[in-house]
Amino acid sequence: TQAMAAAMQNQEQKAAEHGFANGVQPIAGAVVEPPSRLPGASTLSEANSSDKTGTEALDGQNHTIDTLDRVRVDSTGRAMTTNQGVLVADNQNSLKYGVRGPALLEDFILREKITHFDHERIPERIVHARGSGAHGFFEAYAPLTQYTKAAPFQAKGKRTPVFVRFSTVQGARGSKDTARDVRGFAVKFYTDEGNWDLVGNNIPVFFIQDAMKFPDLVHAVKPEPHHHMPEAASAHDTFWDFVSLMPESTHMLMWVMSDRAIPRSFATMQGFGVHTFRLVNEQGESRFCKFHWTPLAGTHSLVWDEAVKISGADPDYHRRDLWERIESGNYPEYELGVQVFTEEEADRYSFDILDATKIVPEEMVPILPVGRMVLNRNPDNFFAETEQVAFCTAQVIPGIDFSNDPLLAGRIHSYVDTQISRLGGPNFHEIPINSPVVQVHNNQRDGMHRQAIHRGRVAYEPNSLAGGCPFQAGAAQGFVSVPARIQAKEEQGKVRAKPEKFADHYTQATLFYESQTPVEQVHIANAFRFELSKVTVPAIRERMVAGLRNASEQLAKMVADGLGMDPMPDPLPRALPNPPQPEVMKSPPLSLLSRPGQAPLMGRKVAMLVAPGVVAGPLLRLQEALLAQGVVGRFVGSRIGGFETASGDVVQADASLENEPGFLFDALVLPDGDEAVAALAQDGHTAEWIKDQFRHCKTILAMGASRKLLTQAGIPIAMDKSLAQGGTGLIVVDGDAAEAGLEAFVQALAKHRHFGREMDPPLV
Ligand code: HDE
Repeated sequence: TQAMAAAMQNQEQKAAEHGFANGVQPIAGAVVEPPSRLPGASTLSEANSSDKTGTEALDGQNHTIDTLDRVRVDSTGRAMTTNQGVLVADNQNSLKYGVRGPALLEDFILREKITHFDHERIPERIVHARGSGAHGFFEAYAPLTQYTKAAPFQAKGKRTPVFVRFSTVQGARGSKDTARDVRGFAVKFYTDEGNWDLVGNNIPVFFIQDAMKFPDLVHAVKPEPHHHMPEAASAHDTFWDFVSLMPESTHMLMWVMSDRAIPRSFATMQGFGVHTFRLVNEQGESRFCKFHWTPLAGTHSLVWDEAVKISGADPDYHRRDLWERIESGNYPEYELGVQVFTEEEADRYSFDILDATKIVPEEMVPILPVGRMVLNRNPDNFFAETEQVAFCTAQVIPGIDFSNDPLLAGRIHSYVDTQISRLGGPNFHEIPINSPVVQVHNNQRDGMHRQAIHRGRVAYEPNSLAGGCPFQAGAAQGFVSVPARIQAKEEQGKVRAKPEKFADHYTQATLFYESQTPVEQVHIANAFRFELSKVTVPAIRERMVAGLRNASEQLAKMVADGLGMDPMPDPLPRALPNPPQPEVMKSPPLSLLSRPGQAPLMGRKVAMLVAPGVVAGPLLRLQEALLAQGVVGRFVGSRIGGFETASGDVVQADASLENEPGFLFDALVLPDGDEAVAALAQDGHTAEWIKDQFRHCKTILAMGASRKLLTQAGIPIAMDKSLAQGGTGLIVVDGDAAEAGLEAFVQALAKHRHFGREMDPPLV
């Protein structure tokens, strides 16, 4: 009790220091002003409009930075309270009858604390459970009024706040970032005409054509139900059993086995709306549209061996990368582009634009750049924002509409439905991260966790008692669905069937494979080899190779060879033996390597090894030059802390060979200095570092004496004369040529990878 009294006195003193009346300031959350008291605010979301965007998003400013103060909690200088606002005197001990006596049921403070804790978790998403989010804005390049009346596209320079969530699909919330998987790319636009969610992926096609098959697909790919393995992986029997029986998945499998499924960063992957949508203008004219996000930093991926290793050393690799890019001001940026085409044009295509397993090649309909998205603010609280955000394909605004894609139709139903159970009732649109910046007025009432306090006695329409309010906006302003053309075939009445062109399962799989560079084709074959070699039932492997023969004999042969399958099985029978002649046989933009980006260096991480006696001058100069380009250069030693350099100064290592393994970096610099090189050669980690950098085709600069470390690691320096010039990203220079080496290093780094030295199986 004495200690308690002292603690209370201490609290009071602290509170007094902060100038609170009576020395205490009970506070139940950072309620700046209760929403109902804000001038003019009559609903929760109305109050939000000033919080989230400050003023109308029209003024060209990004107000997402000063958002949501209404619900932010900052306990600096505050005393602790219960959820009812009662000050807590002691947060260490439960209430007992005597110090060694029984705990008392009346301890409402303990019970409130434990009860809340017991319910801290909510169900995770059934798919896309593991995600990372960021705030930012979308900025239109020019008015797109010719095609759409959608709010974000009405004026040049207009900024609309956004929240983005990137995700993997298969793994649980606590699984790893670098699994081979599709990545979700979901964008919520808080527009001044309501929320618009573009819930896309980093791959423009999907496994299935009809929502009817989605639960089957997800059950097949998720950990197998009897033993719940494998987590965050598709390399198992049930997935390949299902897809090998569903030839419509072949095109998607090409993408998922490509390097697209192991991105280097969320900032270096594309995003796609996948389905065909509609743009609708003021005149009510509608055109079809496909949405594309293209990263400014270029499209870059990991290699498989690297992805596997990273998942052990840093399962949060992508989440950390996103967080650090934003904290360091290297904001991830993406250009939004649209492919716009008419219904009449679509009717002439060799494929069906309602089929989500098909793309519209850029050679047929070029991508029109319409704006950019910048992610410039990390969430304040992972749970409140990234976990509680609820995206939904049904959330469209005037100017955007749906096509009849049967997969999209299923999604329009699914998202709200799943969120009602995940977020505990129908009012999750009132959770701050989900609520629109415009006012919400309707007669929907009650339900679990209702936040808004509706005034008056009217909750119906039409009414006279509230002057008819809220009234319907009418066709001029409100959302009006496009009266989509009913096609002749649909006059067949109700059917459970597919249009004929849906049955062409292979043409675009071939297009994708043929459009890749030889290096990328090998990666696709190797990914099939890896995944199928984990399948235990030979018949499944054979059926898959039989299906691949319809897409590419070359690929099927490489996969079969990798699986020791000789002879190859006969090709699977085709559902459509004579598919229409495709318009495009090769589409180079489908290759990742074709999109270097405008800021390819931004966000890269370079390791510079240090040890006692290191020649630090060139390293320090390089670090500065890299920083100017948004590249982080870190000193890595056998331990963290200071190392004396050859010139008697000290360099500080903030990472160690042990705690940040080499594969977490994009490039490696080995320093000059006899003593330093001798020390590094003594540490077995060094050779592992160098081998991984070499095997993963990353840029390596070896200066002066450090050439010895390459030899020790078994790197074939004499393999190729051009290596000395950095032709394959291995730059070896004498100590007095350090400057030239640094220049060559920066140039080689911009290439990301040097696949010229890749060998299968690896040489080193
Ligand atoms: Fe989803 N999907 N999906 N999906 N999806 C969900 O919604 C669903 C599909 C996508 O970061 C769920 O709130 C059906 C295609 C993303 O919160 C669920 C079908 C594409 C996210 C759901 C599809 C996506 C989801 C699970 C077939 C790319 C994560 C939790 C008809 C265009 C959003 C949730 C976030 C999440 C259903 C197919 C993208 C169950 C029924 C195609 C990015 O409602």
